[in-house]
Amino acid sequence: MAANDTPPGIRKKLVETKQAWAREGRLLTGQAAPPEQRLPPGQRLVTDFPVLDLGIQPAVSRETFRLKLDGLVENPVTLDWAWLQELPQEDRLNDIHCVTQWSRYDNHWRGVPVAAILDLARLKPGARFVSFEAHDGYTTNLTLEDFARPENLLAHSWEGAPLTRQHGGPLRVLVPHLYLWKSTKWVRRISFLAKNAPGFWEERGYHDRGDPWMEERYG
Ligand SMILES: Nc1nc2c(c(=O)[nH]1)N[C@H]1C(S)=C(S)[C@@H](COP(=O)(O)O)O[C@H]1N2
Ligand SMILES: [Mo]
Repeated sequence: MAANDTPPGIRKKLVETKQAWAREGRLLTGQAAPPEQRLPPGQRLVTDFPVLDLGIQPAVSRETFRLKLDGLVENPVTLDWAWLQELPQEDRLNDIHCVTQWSRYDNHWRGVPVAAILDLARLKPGARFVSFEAHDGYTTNLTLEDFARPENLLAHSWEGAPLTRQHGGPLRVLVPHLYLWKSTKWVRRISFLAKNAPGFWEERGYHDRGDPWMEERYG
């Protein structure tokens, strides 16, 4: 998709505002923080759970849920909900950080660890990058190394309850060591690639990696 095309239904004003923030370097403190500092630079702590999306919150039921794993894999598969439940299920406790400045501590998640997904798909040697696609047309990208971290999850529960539609239910990606735009809600496809494939915000002025402690907001 060309950088200024937006998928149908997306709120153009909202996208333009966030693109302008990237151009202006909004919120940048110019300071990296050591990882042992719990709150990354320029962030403020919240106790509610803000909802951020492109103005579309697709309705995906467990019955219609499908997750496609493809690209450089020996075993391309499309998982349904029952299959997803048969994979290992694990709990995670972590902090999340959104580039629009809020951070939220101590989130309890449950879902499928990335290792189980990698075991199932069996990556070919050339796979180095990962591309994510969602039901609202959103995309984002990670290196395989960032995706494979043990704290990451394909999360279906938050605070002991099924993940709500607003927060990306029935299934979202969770990559808490990077800004939350890297954590795809309503995920429907995970592709393993030889080359980096910048996603929606990465093509609109946001950083390719997005490490909050390095303040990698824009790039
Ligand atoms: N499919 C999809 N995933 C998405 C987004 C989106 O618009 N669509 N927004 C991202 C951004 S910018 C953030 S901050 C988080 C917000 O997650 P939350 O709404 O659960 O707080 O989702 C990320 N994942
Ligand atoms: Mo965000």
